[in-house]
Amino acid sequence: MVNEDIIVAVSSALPSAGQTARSIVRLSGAGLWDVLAGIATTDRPPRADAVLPCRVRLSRRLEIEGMLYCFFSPRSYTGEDMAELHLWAAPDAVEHLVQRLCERARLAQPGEFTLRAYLNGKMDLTQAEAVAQIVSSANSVQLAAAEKLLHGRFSETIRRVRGDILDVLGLIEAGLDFTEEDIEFITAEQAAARIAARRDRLQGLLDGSVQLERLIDLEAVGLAGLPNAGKSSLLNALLGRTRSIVSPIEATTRDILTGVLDLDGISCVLFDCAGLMPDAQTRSRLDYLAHQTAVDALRQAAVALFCIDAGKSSFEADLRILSEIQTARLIPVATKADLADEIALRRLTEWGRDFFEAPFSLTSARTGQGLSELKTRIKNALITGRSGEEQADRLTLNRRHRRRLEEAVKSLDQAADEIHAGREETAAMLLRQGYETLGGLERENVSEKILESIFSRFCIGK
Ligand SMILES: Nc1nc2c(ncn2[C@@H]2O[C@H](COP(=O)(O)OP(=O)(O)OP(=O)(O)O)[C@@H](O)[C@H]2O)c(=O)[nH]1
Ligand SMILES: [Mg+2]
Repeated sequence: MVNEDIIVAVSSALPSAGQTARSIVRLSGAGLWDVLAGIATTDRPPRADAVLPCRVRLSRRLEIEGMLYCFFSPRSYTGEDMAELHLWAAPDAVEHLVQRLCERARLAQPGEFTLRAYLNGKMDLTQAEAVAQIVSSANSVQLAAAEKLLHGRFSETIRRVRGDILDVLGLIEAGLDFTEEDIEFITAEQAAARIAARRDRLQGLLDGSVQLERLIDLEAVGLAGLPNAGKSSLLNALLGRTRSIVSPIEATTRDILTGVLDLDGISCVLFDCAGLMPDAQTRSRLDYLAHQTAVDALRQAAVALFCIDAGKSSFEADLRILSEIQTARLIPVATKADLADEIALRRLTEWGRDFFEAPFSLTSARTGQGLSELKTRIKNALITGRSGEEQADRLTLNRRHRRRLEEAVKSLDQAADEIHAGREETAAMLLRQGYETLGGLERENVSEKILESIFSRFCIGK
């Protein structure tokens, strides 16, 4: 008979056919030692935290050596009795073993080990999500951020903020009970200040976070500018190879040309396109097509590098094409800095201050000046969603986290307003709402649908 409570899965990555590598078969659930007894033989009986040499019988004739890792409830990943068989065997043999185990246990669903850990109170939901992120991590920044989440920094902060909200709420509600007697437990100013501080703490989490979804897909970064601004030269210099033709003749590039740019842990698609032409009247049919293709691509880019020749004295034409791009994230880049003198650079910087919220990156494709700083800036712009200069050492939050944090910030904002207006009862209601919203990030109020969507992103065996 199959015991529905015992789950089994291969939790290591499968080696490719013909290869032999260490495979891990993981089991969890009460009664698993009985299931294992007929299959994995050890000299000594399993006991807590033991690693025992074992022989695994795959068929009447075939037996392989392995190690059995034993974990006992509640001190295991899932909180239940758990075992791991570490085997050096071909994938077929491991598969065969899992089939044999499935005669008395069942194959785990994706994420089911972690789901059990969550249900048994071994981790909270944000930590479980972090496991999902690590399992599917596409790059190192994401991995580092996910690990931070797993280690509970996020959960800890949320818990503390919730505790504080409950504190203030208690004091306000106590005051409401004693309105007749005119006893006040907390003044409106004190309450508003404490609420504002918690609100800022949550906003800080949001501001200092990486949007997980941004890190999974490769985003496009485009080079924009007038013809001859040095876009193709910059693309080649950033990629470290000649991808796009460079020439002193205007309108050399016509099509979109791409290359994958590695930004120390994350990658993006960098693309070159035709220089944008400020005057519609002077455009030939071909110019028009090239211009339109470039504008369309740049409007969809995650980030545009707006290139301006550093040696120029008039920026009137640059302004005219700038209005065509309408990209949310723009990094102003001065090109050919090796050719510009100090006066020209000062003129450019002063002019740029009025039009861009961010400073110019001074670069030269010829000397390599400013290229690594520009790469860091692109990376930060991709991660933070802004063209800022902050460090990429951030917490990964997915849409669910962000939405809840934003909702809670809104409730606290409104609560502070209500306190100022002398409406304590409404303020108390809003505080409770904020408290509940944040609670959704932990284990309370988690609907099955959300659980399902979180755990279905895992792979089997985790
Ligand atoms: N000295 C110097 N010359 C540069 C630099 N970057 C580009 N140039 C020169 O500027 C001219 C135009 O460069 P491109 O990279 O083709 O310019 P582009 O913006 O791609 O031009 P289009 O494709 O025509 O829009 C070429 O003669 C390059 O050699 C630089 O950093 N320093
Ligand atoms: Mg070009």
